[in-house]
Amino acid sequence: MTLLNNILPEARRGKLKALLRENRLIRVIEAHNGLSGIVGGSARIEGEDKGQPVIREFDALWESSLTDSASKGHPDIEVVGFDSRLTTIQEILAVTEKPMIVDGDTGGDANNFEYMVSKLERAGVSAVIIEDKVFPKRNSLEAGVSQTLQDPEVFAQKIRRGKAVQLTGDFLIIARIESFIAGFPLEDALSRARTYLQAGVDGIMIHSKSKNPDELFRFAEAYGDLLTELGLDKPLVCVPTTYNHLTEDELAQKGFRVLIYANHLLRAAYQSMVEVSRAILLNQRSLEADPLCAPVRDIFRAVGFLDVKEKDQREGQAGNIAVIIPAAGEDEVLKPLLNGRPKAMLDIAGRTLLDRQVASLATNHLNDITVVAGYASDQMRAEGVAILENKDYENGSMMHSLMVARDKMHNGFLMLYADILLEDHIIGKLLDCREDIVLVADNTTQYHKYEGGKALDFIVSKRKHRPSRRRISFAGEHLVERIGANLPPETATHEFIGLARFSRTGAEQLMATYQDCTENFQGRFHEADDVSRLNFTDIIQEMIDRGFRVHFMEIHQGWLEIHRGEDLKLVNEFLQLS
Ligand code: SPV
Ligand code: MG
Repeated sequence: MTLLNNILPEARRGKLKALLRENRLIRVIEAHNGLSGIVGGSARIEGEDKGQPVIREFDALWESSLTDSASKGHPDIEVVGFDSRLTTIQEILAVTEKPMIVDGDTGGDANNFEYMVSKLERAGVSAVIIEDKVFPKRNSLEAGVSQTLQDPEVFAQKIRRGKAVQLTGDFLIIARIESFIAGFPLEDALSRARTYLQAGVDGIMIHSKSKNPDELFRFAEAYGDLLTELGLDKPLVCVPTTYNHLTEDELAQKGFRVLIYANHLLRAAYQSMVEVSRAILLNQRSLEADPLCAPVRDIFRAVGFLDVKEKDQREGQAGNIAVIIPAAGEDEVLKPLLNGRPKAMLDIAGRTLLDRQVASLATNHLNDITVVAGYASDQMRAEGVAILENKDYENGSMMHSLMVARDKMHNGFLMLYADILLEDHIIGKLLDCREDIVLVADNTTQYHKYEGGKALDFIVSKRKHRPSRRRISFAGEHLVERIGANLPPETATHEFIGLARFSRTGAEQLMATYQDCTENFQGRFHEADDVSRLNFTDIIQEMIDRGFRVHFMEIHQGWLEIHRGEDLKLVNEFLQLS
């Protein structure tokens, strides 16, 4: 059980009505069990639109008959009884504070419907939608199914009986008109709307399985006129499964006030399950299926297990995030300035490069620091830092250096190249990122003229700027598509600065991929001459190719790579001034 639900039925029930009073489009997502309730209920994206923060989430959940039945392996024909539906409803309500709209199918006869209303209202459900078909109904989306509509007067009487048994003013009964589904014209739908509104219904859902929304739009317009004629204000609901090319704004403009994404979480889960099952059968192991699956830890987090663990461990025991600084290579360019010392020992305005990195990390409470030394390892030192050695550094595998510190990776870690200086807040911002693998990437690369010389780690981001409809840039959408020093500079959108964060899951994925590559591959590998000489960027590209999501955190200043004598001069001057 999660501890996400912190709300009593009476506090939840009125939330939908309150949302309707806000007079904006209400966005609803389907849920069919506790887990999908958690996913839909907690889905959230944050971003910026013209400097203003924007947050999007779903306003309410739809307990769908189609997806509740399907998740039990049954067709959507009112074969799942109301008690079973109520169990699912309670399961979902237990894990979210969002209001819920229940798909009541036909509602049964008027007596059945009274029980339904009474039980749903007590449970804290905000609305029930019943459809004007004859029991047992057939799902509306499949073509060629015979659909029998209920006599409108009989249905109106069911609405009256339902309205009469509810105890609060918070609970809504919405009538779903199936005229278009059964092949009847606009006049039939409108005449039904009039009858149901006069019977006291709280809103109308108009359903259609057509991709073409013309009939719906005609209904919406006439419905607006009908409301004016009757002096009513009752929301119009739609389920844009087939006409899903229309945006929320477009539907809102036509007068729809509630929009239900009625089956998407179940369809997403079904497709993933099929793909993963096939991938396991094909490969006779599950490694290849891993990128198609959520990490176990994400599930633990979603269902509250990590909260339980944290409580068990008591506050403050969560442990420091380890930092690994691979610093084994010998620097050819700065050699004359180093007098046989490793580059991390370079003096910068009176302190070594490594000391400066350690100070930035310490400002961010990162004190578990491991440096992997190689060249002149006996000269590597910094206070409070553990030094490991890559004896094989001359063979030049940066990944090998990193892996020397693999014991430090298991709880997640930060990797920092040994030759960058950066402002403290960049590390702080990276620590706030929740994604499993996050590289810090500078976006000014696109505007620099590439000077050659030192190989830069270029990044090509997955989602390119699309000026048309989407103007908001969401942090979670920054995904790396390609990475490497040999990418054509003109294609690069960013430069990897040499700082990355791996969650525990991300670290596990990195270690598993590295192990698989080094054990099972030979010869050239991405940009490396040989798999034994892998760079960090090679393994990241391999992970992307395997389907793992590699995010980047975008910056545009606040860091410097000490690569040439000029960089050193610049930073010395700057630090002496400051
Ligand atoms: C459901 O989600 O169960 C619905 C909507 O009733 S539909 O499947 O489109 O009929
Ligand atoms: Mg249904």
